[in-house]
Amino acid sequence: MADIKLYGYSTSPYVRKVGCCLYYKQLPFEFVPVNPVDNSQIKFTGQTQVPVLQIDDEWRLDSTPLALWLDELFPELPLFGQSPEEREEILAVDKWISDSLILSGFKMVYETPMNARLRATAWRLANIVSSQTPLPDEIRNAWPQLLKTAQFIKHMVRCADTSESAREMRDRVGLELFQHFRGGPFFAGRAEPSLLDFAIFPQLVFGYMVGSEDELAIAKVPELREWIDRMTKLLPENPLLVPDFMIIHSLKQGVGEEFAA
Ligand SMILES: N[C@@H](CCC(=O)N[C@@H](CS)C(=O)NCC(=O)O)C(=O)O
Repeated sequence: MADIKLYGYSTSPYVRKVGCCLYYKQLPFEFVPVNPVDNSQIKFTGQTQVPVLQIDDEWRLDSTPLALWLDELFPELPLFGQSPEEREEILAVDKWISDSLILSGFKMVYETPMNARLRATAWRLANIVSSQTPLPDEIRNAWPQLLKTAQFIKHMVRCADTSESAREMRDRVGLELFQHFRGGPFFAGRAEPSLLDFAIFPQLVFGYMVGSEDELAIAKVPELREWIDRMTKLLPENPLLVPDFMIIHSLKQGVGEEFAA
């Protein structure tokens, strides 16, 4: 049995993506929370980016290459389909997930002028981080500002297309998300789950499950509500790498029942 350690913070979409891949593949692993302020837990890597995945004596970076590595070492329950063509198709949509779906959230944080909602969300995130790697009060208090000025967020947003506002991007991404579902049952119209589902799922349900959103907006779309139900059967009740006591809404008893007709 391999010794697997996932290093990161649960507020990172890329860390949760790798976490969900490990859960789906039923590979026991240790989640090692990393303090995003001092990164002491990943000093051994000589850099600051998460997720870091360590398998026995080797560590690597970058969520998609990490998922490819997992498939190479543990081919059962593949994340990239059965053929090179399927893998290419999955990689293309995975690029959309990073460049559009995930980026759109960061762009919102970066471009929205500071307001009550942004502060409340940022403090909730600081609480979650602090529950796993305790942060001093002054850092928690400053989290809304720290998020807005984080170098890696600034870098990601500035590298992207700047002609589109954060709101325009959010609306476009909402439409494209549904197009990429292609009628399901899993993303890209696939019969079996793939990396795409494990990258998208934790991103879409995170805010609702940790209580920074009151509703699960996507559950209003019947096809996506059914997809969420399908996904919850493949993953543990809390697949988000946050402590259980931080979960406000569980998805287990039939998600979005309040949205059903
Ligand atoms: N392409 C990488 C992106 C990872 C990434 O941007 N991680 C962020 C957290 S969401 C990070 O570690 N930022 C701090 C840094 O890069 O120093 C992946 O897919 O894993």
